[in-house]
Amino acid sequence: MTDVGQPLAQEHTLDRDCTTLSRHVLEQLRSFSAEAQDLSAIMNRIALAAKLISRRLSRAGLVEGALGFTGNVNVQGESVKKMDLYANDVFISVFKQSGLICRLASEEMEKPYYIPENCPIGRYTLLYDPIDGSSNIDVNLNIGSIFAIRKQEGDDIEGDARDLLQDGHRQIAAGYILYGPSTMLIYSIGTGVHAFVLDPSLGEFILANENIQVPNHGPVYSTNEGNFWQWEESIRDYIRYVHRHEGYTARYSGALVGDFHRILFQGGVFLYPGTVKKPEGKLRLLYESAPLAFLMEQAGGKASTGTESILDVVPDAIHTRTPLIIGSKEDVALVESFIQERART
Ligand code: P6P
Repeated sequence: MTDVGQPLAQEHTLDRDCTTLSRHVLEQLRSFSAEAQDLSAIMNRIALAAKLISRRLSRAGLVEGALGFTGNVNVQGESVKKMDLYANDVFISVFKQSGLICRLASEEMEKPYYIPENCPIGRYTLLYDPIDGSSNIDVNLNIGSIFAIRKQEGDDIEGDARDLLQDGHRQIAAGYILYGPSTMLIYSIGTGVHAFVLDPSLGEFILANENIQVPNHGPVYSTNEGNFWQWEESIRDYIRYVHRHEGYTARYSGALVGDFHRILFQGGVFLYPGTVKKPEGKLRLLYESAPLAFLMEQAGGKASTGTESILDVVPDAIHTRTPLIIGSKEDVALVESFIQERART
């Protein structure tokens, strides 16, 4: 190996190990403005939240009181896991004394939480699902956290964060953390989708993939076929199609973040449609579907309710639900075509 070869390799490794999340945000914005610094600082604190949750998950089976249910039911009517509560509080704690985030809207909290010392100076709001896929926690399967950042509009005099009830184009950043064999943080601030891997030896998220592009088509369809007989006929038509045609494979983990991540990298479609009894579906718009739709569109994919782009949907409440069909452009379009066909008959 020539001398010239060796230093370059070393510099490359060193430079890559120094491409942390906060640095990457500033590189993406090509700016050191106050707003750029704010966003960089916010992402850095989200990374801290991810590290705290990842650490607890990695030892959950050994830590007294980490697993199992709290015995409470949340605003969604779902039984709350101890990890849901822990993760919810982690995201609040990492933003205390930050002057950045004044309000947090969470799947686990009926109303938005205001961090007193950050209001009203903090003009950013965090919308998040602290733990997505809670049913996987106690059996050590993949789960995630989903987040979106919006800028506060107006003074929120009523204290009900009504300005959040706007479409997904108001998101200035979105992302998720996947707690899997490795802990990954995927985010976008509107300049492409980028993936970081937590290096436990450094305690840092290090850049792994930049400008991720979802394939236009993929083999995976991801849905809970246990709901088959509750779906509209159009969705059943689609499922019959993929059953009868070669080249499709079913993958469903029970955690949206894990299923989404697979499709982001390999292509395909995730669908959680409405049912005849619950046409609005199960997934929540502001802190599940809209952030993932932001990412998927940034990656060249598509996200719809089946009839409308997810990013165009205006919620009437913080916890509004929508059907979700998200993934490769061609695969989402195929699902939509069955819905359009049935609408014509
Ligand atoms: P089902 C987890 O509770 C979640 O919100 C998503 O992460 C997941 O995709 C979905 O619900 C699973 O719902 O009805 O298939 O168990």
